[in-house]
Amino acid sequence: MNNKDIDFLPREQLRALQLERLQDTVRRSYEKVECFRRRMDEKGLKPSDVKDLKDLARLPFSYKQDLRDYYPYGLFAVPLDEVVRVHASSGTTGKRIVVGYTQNDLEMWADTTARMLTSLGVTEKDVVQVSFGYGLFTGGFGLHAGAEKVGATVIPMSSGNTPLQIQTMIDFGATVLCCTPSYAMYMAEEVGKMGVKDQLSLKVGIFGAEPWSENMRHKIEEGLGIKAYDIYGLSEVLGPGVSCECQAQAGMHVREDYFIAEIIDPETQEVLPEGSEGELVFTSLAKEAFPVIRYRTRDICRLIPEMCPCGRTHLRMAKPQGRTDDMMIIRGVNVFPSQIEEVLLRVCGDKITPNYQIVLDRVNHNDTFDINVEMSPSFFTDDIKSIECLERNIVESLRSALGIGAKVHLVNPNSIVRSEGKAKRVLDLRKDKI
Ligand code: DLL
Repeated sequence: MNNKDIDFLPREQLRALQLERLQDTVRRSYEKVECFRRRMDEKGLKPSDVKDLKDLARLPFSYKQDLRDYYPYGLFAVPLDEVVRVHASSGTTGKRIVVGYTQNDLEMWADTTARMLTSLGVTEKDVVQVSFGYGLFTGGFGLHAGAEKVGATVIPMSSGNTPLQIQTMIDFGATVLCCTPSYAMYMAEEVGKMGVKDQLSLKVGIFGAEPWSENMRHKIEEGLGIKAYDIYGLSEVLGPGVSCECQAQAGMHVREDYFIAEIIDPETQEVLPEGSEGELVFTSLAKEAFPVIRYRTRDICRLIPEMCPCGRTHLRMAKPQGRTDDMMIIRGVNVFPSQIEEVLLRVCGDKITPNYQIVLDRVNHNDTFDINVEMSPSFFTDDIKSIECLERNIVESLRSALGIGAKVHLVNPNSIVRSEGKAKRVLDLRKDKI
């Protein structure tokens, strides 16, 4: 059984619990994490200065860069022998960012995803197909543990091999599907082409890890004959399970017994009034291995202060509206332009100029990922073979650095439009396309 009653805890009790857990997290982090202690000392703060939840706003922020600077384990608050799992996601320098979990952290993670599944009506009678990737990405394992905790029957499919995904759904009687919304959209389309919608037993879909629109929700719901719900999370804070919609489909409840969400102005760094749009910042309240305090997610978002008709007392967040940094999410994978630049320089040296452009689009519900790279005048040649050979080398190196495929086009010198201001490296044509 999961601890679902906590979702309905009166706000005053919830806030008391948050304060107690915040004080404990700050104390542990101060004692064990050198980076946090230094920042607190610089501000002249001690853990005992946290007397009220309002004091959170005085604490120092933490950043993705910290995970790179302290790669791989330097931000852990427990010795490695207490860490039973690590996950990782891409960083901007090609170095992955690494996060760790103790046994208690894994139990907490399973508790939050189990509560989310329960809030969507999932029970031990359900068959849950997890088609998020398993591995260093948090999606697969995160949903898997929650579904098992609910007592449902779990199909650990991971992503890929769409015909087999659909056949499995049919044969094993899957009632719940978990994956990225773009993959759900693709599966819905394939189901349509195969004419097998009436053989599916699906009722509920839980989709996240990338932005998606209401329009896309309707298409998926129609194509698969389900109710589709949004789930949000990030590796640094936990993975999936930070927040999720309930059956009202009107914002994602942040699991506030485990996390505090703030919205700040990314420029002034001030906390914004309730309901304003700004950068989402998270503090973990129960994580042992890798506690985060005031972590700058770079996601632009809004918290919804009004109570939800479902009766859950935990605050909701709206769908993230974009990011304050240049991170792209391509087929569910986080990619920074600087990672691409690093590969281009390493593989091509002076065969190319520093001018390149990334073009993202959506065709048949799938992200397309093209990179145009300008050849240098000295390499410029009409020898198609040597051009194709260099293109192939770039594609292979990108695949091993990013984990996804791109199409690379070497283009003529001086053919990419120069910018008079900041270079516009990314042309994202996906907006509003499903
Ligand atoms: O995407 C964790 C996850 C797995 C969430 C499965 C939901 C389901 P990362 O790879 O670290 O972790 O990417 C985190 O993805 O900062 C957002 O920019 C974006 N993101 C995640 N969920 C959503 C969502 C996982 N529901 C980054 N809507 C975050 C919009 C999302 N963006």
